[in-house]
Amino acid sequence: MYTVADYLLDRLKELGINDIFGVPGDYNLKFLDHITARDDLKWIGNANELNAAYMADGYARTKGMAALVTTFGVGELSAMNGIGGSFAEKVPVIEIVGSPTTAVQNAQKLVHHTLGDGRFNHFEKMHEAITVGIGSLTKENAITEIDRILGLASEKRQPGYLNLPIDVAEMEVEKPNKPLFDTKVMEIKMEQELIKSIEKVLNSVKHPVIIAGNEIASFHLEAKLAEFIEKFNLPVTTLPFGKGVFNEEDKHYLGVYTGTPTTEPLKSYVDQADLVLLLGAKLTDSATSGFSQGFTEKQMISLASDEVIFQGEHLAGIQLPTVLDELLMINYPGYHGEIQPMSRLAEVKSSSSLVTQAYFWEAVESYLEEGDTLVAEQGTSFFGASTVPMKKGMSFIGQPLWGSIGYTFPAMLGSQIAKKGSRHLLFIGDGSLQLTVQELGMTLREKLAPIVFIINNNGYTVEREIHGPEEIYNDIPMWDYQKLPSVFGGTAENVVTYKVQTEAELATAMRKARLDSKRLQWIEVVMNQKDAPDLLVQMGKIFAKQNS
Ligand code: R1T
Ligand code: MG
Repeated sequence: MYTVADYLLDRLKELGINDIFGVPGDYNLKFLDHITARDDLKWIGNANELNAAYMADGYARTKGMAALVTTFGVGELSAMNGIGGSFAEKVPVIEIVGSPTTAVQNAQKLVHHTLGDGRFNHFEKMHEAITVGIGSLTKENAITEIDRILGLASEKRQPGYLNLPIDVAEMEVEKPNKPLFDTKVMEIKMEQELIKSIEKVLNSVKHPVIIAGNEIASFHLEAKLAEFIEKFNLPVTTLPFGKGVFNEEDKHYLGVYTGTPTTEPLKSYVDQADLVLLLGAKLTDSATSGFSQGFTEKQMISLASDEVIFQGEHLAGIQLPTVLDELLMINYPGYHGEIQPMSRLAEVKSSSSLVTQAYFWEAVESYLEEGDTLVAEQGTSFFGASTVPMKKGMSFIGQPLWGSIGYTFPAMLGSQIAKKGSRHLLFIGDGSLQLTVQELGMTLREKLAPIVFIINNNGYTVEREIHGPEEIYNDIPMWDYQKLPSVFGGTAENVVTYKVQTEAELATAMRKARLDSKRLQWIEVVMNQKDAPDLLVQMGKIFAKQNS
């Protein structure tokens, strides 16, 4: 018998999903049977739903789309922070919530995982603000609602929610008779007038600069962006929010722009440009060091799916993929001035000195290899990593807008599963790791072999920079990070751990970790509590002011 559950799973496969995350519960168990019965889908059980949502987010960033399954109430509410992050940062994740049978819901029974008031729509309503739509599946609408929600999530690159009562999952339906996307759904309105105006501005300016942002990654437009830059010989920069959407070894790449703290000559180049063209970028506080960009809206044209800003005028959002196609066809001879690429380190020497933040990020720069995926957690990790020049073919994952600590460990694991061939390097603080470390169990079970750098600076250094350097609320319990893997199922077969304090010890651990690609590499780097990357020191002051 072909059921609603099978239909939904076939559609998820159509979207490129091979792995499904989540936590079982009695309201979704039968649905999970349909997953485990298939050879082309893998169930990956998580320690909790928050981790599952983070992991799905990382998987979707790399693979294009992800799904997680939670149970009614207790499961879905735990996942909400993760779904909120995916919504804010435009990552399409489908959450499937297994719920009580239609009969139980209609009879308003006082069953477990409810608020005890006989009402079953509270949790759906809570999800309205953080999803593109709610599909409340019934016998009558299951097929059309599944297609509607998957279509919306895919088009808008944001999460979709499906409430699947156990009995609805088991109902018989017809197999899909046409693909999820027929051309009609994808048909998009042309933004001709806008394109003409951009063409005119580009032809009239002397020093244009492109700021490429996170939506280039959300909509997977990296290749198109590269074509556009190459064709018109345009200088390009990224914000920390959107780092990695352009090849940082390309001759058109200027470096990461962070507002006031940006290094010269990049800062003046961007601030004094007569056109700053933002493509899918958002000028958020952490991407611009508290809105400290040195250019004004008058200099700027910003094209994004939520909003267009045309030299000070705020207009409705656009379809970024079509607009990039159109931009490739404009009548413009291209930029002819000089482009000064970012400077790079020659080599990093290691001594017996203790590792500082400044040294560490230089060591990381010279460690990166083509094709790596660099993942950086909120905290000193993100501010350190976001300006490190990357190699060709590298990807970058961070969450600077939503900024939920603990996100990156599961997200990195999700992305590593989505792209096994890319070595994943995670940089995470001790404080952040303590939130989601339970996924070490899953890491070892699935035999994943990323390189994890734990910055052990004995607490919340980033917060010490903002407020309360000596306050107890910025302290955390000191864990024995070396013993953690063995608690979670680690053996000499699947993990190797290092604890480093000096530059020389770091260099040795890094070299060995790179060569050992079959086991998890767990590298604890001890650093001073008061040591922070420059960008963070400046940002800390700006955030403190923003909060006063
Ligand atoms: N809770 C959640 C879920 N997300 C947050 N971002 C915060 C609280 C606030 C917060 C930060 S940064 C941070 C917290 C608690 C501490 C990170 O400490 P760490 O991981 O040890 O990093 P570091 O290397 O800096 O010591 C806000 C500012 O984003
Ligand atoms: Mg810390």
